[in-house]
Amino acid sequence: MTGLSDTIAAIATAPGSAGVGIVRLSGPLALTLADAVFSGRSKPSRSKGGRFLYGAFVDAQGQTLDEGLCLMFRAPHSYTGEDVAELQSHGSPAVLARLLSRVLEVGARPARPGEFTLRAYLGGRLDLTQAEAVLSLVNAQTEAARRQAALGLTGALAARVESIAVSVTRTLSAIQAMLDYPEEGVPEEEREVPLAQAEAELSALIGTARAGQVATRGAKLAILGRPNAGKSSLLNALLGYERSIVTPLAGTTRDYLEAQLELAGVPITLIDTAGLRETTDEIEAAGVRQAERLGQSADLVLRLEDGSAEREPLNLAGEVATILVQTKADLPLCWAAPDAIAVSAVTGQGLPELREAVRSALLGSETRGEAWLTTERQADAARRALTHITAAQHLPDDLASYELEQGLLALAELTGRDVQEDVVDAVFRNFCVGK
Ligand SMILES: Nc1nc2c(ncn2[C@@H]2O[C@H](COP(=O)(O)OP(=O)(O)OP(=O)(O)O)[C@@H](O)[C@H]2O)c(=O)[nH]1
Ligand SMILES: [Mg+2]
Repeated sequence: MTGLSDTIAAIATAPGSAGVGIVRLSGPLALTLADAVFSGRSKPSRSKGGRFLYGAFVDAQGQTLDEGLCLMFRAPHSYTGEDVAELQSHGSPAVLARLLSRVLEVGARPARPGEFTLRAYLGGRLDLTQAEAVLSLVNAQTEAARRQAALGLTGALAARVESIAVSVTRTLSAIQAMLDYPEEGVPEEEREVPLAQAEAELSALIGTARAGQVATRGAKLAILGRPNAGKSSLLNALLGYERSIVTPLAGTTRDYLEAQLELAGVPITLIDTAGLRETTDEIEAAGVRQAERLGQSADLVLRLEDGSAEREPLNLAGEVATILVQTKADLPLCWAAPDAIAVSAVTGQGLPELREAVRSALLGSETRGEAWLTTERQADAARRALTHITAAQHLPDDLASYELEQGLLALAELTGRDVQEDVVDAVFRNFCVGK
């Protein structure tokens, strides 16, 4: 993570043909290098920034490669906080490749994935949660993901973490002030009260991690049940087309099958599986084992039981979250269960309720404007902080003080104020080049 004195360059727009494409330069020589490849009424390096020029991009002989705009940003008023030039040409892969090779010829270095955002982070323009939000925003496929990313970008998550750190710091300083006078003791309102508050806030924050990750990366939803329960029919009904084979024969689905759909703004991989039963058929038995494994690795399991037949409750191994679905609700029902959602693949009855149950199981109740933890890195740091803060509450002052320091370090790591270089590298490795 060196070379901040280098000027970096990359194509910032997606591959393929488009009306406009952008080559971006950032670093101390950004505008000077732009001079070398751009010919217009004025030189980019003369600009105060916040301006643009119309002109031509030229090769070493002065031949025009394309016409376009050069946008100039002066440090610190740019995305990276450095001098930045954006060269906007026509968005053809050939033009952009040539333009990029030109700026590399005159002295820029190819940017690594996420390096523009990394510079913004190193320059203090973004904290680590904001940088992750940039990544999420670039990759957002759904409305839920976009909403959380946009919120993260405003620093809402960092602010939530910061307010927890303030409570902890208050206790830590009270304890440290008293360490020399142990007979005095730290008053309750300086110790128990703020720590309990920090613990509650942190637990609530950690509670958002699952929803945050589901919104960002989507969720796996496995359909499990006995043979003939109506699993394949339900998959088809949710998809709206006949993806999986349905027959009256028990044991129709043997191999598992996946389909993509979006549900309440979340990308879902829906998995149809072989019906669970004891069987001597080797192929079917392999399918059953596979179904059980898929159930365990899913974010949520739809546990299907045939509503039109005598109830044979199904016990699933592991601690996976499930929704009980009573199938074939268009037929006379043979049993009732308070937590079951009655659904018919034939009439579509109960499908809206099922979709809502899935949404709320995956995302919980999203309070407007509330920032979530959206990456495993953030969730891990938050959990470590919570462990230390919880431990501190039951320890004598000197030991508690150590735990609180560790807790604060974990919180600082979450926002990236105090973080190991390899963690930062791992965050930016997931970016595309040009962002
Ligand atoms: N009336 C009615 N019949 C249904 C419904 N859902 C499924 N069925 C029937 O139940 C039978 C089994 O349906 P499938 O969807 O193949 O059941 P499955 O759970 O995938 O079965 P396996 O793949 O064998 O494990 C078929 O004859 C379906 O037409 C429903 O909602 N209403
Ligand atoms: Mg089936």
